[in-house]
Amino acid sequence: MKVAVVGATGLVGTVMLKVLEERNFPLTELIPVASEKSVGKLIKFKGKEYPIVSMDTAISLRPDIALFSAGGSTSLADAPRFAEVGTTVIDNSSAWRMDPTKKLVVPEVNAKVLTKEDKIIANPNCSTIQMVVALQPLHEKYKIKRVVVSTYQSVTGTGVKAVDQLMNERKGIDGPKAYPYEIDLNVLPHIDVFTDNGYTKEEMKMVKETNKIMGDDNIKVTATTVRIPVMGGHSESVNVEFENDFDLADVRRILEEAPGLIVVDDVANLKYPMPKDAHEKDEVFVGRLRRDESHPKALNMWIVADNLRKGAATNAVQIAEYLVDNKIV
Ligand code: 11C
Repeated sequence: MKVAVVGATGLVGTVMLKVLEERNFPLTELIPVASEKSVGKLIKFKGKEYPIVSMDTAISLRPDIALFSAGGSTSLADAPRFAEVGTTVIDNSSAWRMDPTKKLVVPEVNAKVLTKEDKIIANPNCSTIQMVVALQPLHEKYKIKRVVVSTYQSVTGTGVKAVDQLMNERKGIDGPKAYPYEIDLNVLPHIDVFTDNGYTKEEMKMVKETNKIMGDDNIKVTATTVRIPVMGGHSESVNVEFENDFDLADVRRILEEAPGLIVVDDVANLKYPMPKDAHEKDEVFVGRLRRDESHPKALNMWIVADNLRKGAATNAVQIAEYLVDNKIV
């Protein structure tokens, strides 16, 4: 299996390499791709060094799979070029997610939709991924009518510039700004650009991507997405209204048995999910399970995951694993 990682030097690309290595992905050749200024530099993978190559060189090598995390415009321009030479692209940008001809996949939820025809597969937005991993098993049992979500998102979701901004502010050093305001000791109710309806693009991604991944446009979703000065992962306060009556003990059991989820919910011992604990983990953590006492068929929960892992790199690698395990590639 020849695997290209496009955007290999970025925050997500670096984690993709780590995850491929940790999960022992069956690759025979690694093709790291980055911008022209990085071409020729060496990347270490499983004790071996691989030179970074250009996009054109990578396409000429016809990889079986290309994991893309190099921004939307690069994906739009170059993913089809890989697809033309027979590569299956798994793209982490938002470029293809809502294209009706492309699948948007979280393996625990909808891997079964994948076929040999899918040459460009979209990896969803991080905040959507961790939410649907917890929603899907509950939807199967109780049918979800409506979801109200507020997020608390790590600066790593923005990229290296934002991590540098937070660290510089903490040290009192001036430097380039990723955000329009200070992020340290602050909270910004603003992720991605604002759209005409007053929501941000991040908020609308949570609405539309949830419907597409779960294959059900009847699930109503409303979101407020917020950036906080945190590094380890994204957190979400999620209120779920069901069509049917539910049992809290059963909800807990369903979540405990669901793939990719770990329930951390023991308030008597002050146990609940936190980004510090989710950091560098591949699973989604859920806790603070409780009835919404203002509504007989609603549940409150708290969901945390490492946005660079399950929210990006791990999810992409899991898609690749599914393709290989099911002989789709
Ligand atoms: C953030 N969710 O935390 C964003 C990052 O559409 O893949 C990922 C953006 C995307 O800022």
